[in-house]
Amino acid sequence: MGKKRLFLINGPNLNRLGKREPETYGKKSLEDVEVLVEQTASELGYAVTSFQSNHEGDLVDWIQRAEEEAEGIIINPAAYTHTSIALRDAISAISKPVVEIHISNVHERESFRHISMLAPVCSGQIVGFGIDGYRLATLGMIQKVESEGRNHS
Ligand code: CA2
Repeated sequence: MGKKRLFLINGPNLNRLGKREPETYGKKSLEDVEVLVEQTASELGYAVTSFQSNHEGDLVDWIQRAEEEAEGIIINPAAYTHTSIALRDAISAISKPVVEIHISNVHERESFRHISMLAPVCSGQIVGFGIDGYRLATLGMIQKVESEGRNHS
């Protein structure tokens, strides 16, 4: 059997990380984020498949794929967090844990960012720790996967 695998999914505009708005989203690139998650996961014996898309339906496809191919999903759904019933339904329809992560503290920003369509169907949420939040989300996800494997919380 191969290594256990996590999916890291990043939503619209996150391919621009490090190129604009460093005061809100930091100076690191999306590739830096992907390396951070891969290194964190690898220390604990997990492999990672990373995917970014600006298209809602592609994100739905990858959430569905996780049911067969991953132990769990770390997702920054970006602006779709606040709008997407399609992503919410996709998460609801899989049995694998999903952790939602936001780089910025959405709660100190505009009120439309305070609502997450996805949080009620996710296992956990990390908000406001910058890029380091991806490391925290990875550790939290692995904790979930391993404790669920032992069949208690
Ligand atoms: O704080 C987060 O991680 C967000 O998910 C980022 C989204 C925003 O719509 C959410 O409310 C909170 C926006 C991502 C845009 O990323 C950019 C990165 C660099 C330059 C421009 C945009």
